[in-house]
Amino acid sequence: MSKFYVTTPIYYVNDKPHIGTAYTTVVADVLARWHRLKGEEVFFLTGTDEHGIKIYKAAMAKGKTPKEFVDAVVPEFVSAWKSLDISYDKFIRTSDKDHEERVKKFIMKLWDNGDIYKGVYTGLYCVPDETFVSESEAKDGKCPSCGRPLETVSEEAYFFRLSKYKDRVIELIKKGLVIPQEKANELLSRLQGDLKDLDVTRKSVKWGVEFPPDPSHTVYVWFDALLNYITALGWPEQDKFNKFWPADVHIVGKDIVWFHAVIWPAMLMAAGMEPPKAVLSHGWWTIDGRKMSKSLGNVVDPVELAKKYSADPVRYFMVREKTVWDDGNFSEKALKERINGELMADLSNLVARVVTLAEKTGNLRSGEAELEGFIDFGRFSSLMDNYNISSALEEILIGIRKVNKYFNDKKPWASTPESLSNTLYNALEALRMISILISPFMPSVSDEIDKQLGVGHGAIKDIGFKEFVGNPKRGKNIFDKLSE
Ligand code: ME8
Repeated sequence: MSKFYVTTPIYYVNDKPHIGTAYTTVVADVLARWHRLKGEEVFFLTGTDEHGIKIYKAAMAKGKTPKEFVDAVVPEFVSAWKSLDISYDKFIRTSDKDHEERVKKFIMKLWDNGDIYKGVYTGLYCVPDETFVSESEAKDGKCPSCGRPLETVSEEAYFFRLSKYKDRVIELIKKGLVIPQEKANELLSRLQGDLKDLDVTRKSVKWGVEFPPDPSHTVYVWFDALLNYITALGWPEQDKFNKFWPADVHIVGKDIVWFHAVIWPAMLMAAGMEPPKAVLSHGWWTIDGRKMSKSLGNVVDPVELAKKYSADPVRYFMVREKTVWDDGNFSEKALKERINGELMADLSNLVARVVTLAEKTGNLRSGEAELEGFIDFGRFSSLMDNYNISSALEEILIGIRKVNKYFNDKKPWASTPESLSNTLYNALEALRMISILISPFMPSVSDEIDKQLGVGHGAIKDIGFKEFVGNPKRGKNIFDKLSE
């Protein structure tokens, strides 16, 4: 059986979930569900990044110990993902004891083979981003990525021989590690410059994993965090690790691709392990045309959205409105338009009309498949496998519109009993397949359609016109029209 291992970044717990973190998680969930539907064995990992100075400072600001602080925030992530119907297989926390022990083992492996050495670090550090910034990258003493002031730090530190792996990393990126290609090109041009060894410990930071060769240091938060992708599989234990590693895709925002496509593969190479198969870089959401930020007060709360519209329309909107790798704009107006225009007008109406008539008519088990190929399934599949999720949804919509048109053109309410029965057979089978194909995006809507058709949950192997073995019974509307 083939396997699929998909991950989200592990999120910093200094903030509650927002539309950005929800987005990555929804994309990962859609892919996980799609691969389960294909009958693959899926491992879907998410979790929280809990160490480092940023979290430490956030805890102090609340008058809590770091541990109390993170323990209080993590449930917000768990419940946010529940409200968005996220079907992760494991939720990892970097403060988990077994994660910490495994990080230490990894460090010792690199220490023993000479890829970590002692030196002195002096440089600029961005506290909120937890990143070192080189002089050339700094903009007037400010962080090039977030614009906030940098601090100068100078301390004894241990370094990972990142430079040693430069050529192999370049090779890997050239072979297609990073999606999309523009992002790969960006990394490759950055890699033409110097690639310095990476400072992987901090003496001044106490809230972190102890660095085993020198316990007066803690492990740099990114080094600790990236390792979650293998510690979650139980590494160095082999069972799950052998089964699922390498990851099929790490889904990450465009700002953290460097860590995943340069540093992480180098770490793995140093330990003699395979790099991930793909790093998918996703674009960012602006809110009503502006950058989302706390200071602008325009942070969108995904939990509130799910409460207001229910999970499925929010999930649908996120993956429909923009291509994964591009930036896009979020607005409730656009969300309502998608719901009214696509889900309500095309899908909800079709279900209502077909099921109502089928319930009255009966005897719809077989017929001539007139709607064969109404969705280009091969195309849909390949779009999904290439992360072109928005276009894959377009294929489904085209199919739904074809069924609508077919149903109207056939005028079933005015036709002979045989023709009526045949039309209904086609429409019911089409709806059964539509329900299967939309289930990765809108699992509850799919459940409701199955219920009204009176069929069990389908999978990809059930695609194709067969005998209709359902028992249609009209239920609630799939969607109601929202006021503008
Ligand atoms: O980076 N639109 O954690 P984080 C879309 N702990 N995505 C957005 C966004 C927006 N407006 N704003 C943020 C970390 N994001 C590390 C990861 S993994 C080993 C460690 C995305 O909580 C952003 O690109 O800052 C990133 O992928 C995630 O949300 C934020 O993660």
